[in-house]
Amino acid sequence: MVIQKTLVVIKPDAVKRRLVGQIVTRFEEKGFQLLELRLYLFSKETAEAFYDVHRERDFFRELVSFISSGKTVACILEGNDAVNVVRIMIGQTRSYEASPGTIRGDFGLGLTDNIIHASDTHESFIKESNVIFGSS
Ligand code: 3AN
Repeated sequence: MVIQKTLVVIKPDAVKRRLVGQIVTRFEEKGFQLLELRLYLFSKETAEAFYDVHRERDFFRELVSFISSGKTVACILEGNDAVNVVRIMIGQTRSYEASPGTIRGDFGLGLTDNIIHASDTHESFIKESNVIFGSS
């Protein structure tokens, strides 16, 4: 058990649907501490940097265009085993396959529009949070 930080980005679909409060509440109720919270609008350039690992994927353009299509809410969360625990809480990538009880399972049906992003490793957390919050 290790205290870790992770990043979540509540995507434009969830912000438009006014789900931010409910989603942040889940993380707070679970016991995570909210270290940073920011309403953030990705530009094409910051979206490309954020999704850099997916640059060669055929859905890269779609990803960049969707994440920059409206405001997002980015949070840095801290708590025990944060990277893994948050990934479990958000559920499978395809919301229509995500289990009930997970955030995607309870709130979404989409794939690109799948409610929320969470860092999948500590290294991704560092890179992704630098895009949004800078390196300080
Ligand atoms: P996750 O967000 O669950 O870590 P990744 O890292 O495999 O999933 O994919 C990053 C994002 O790319 C996903 N959140 C999803 O929005 C999108 N995505 C993944 N696979 C596809 C696909 N086949 N077609 C379109 N978008 C996809």
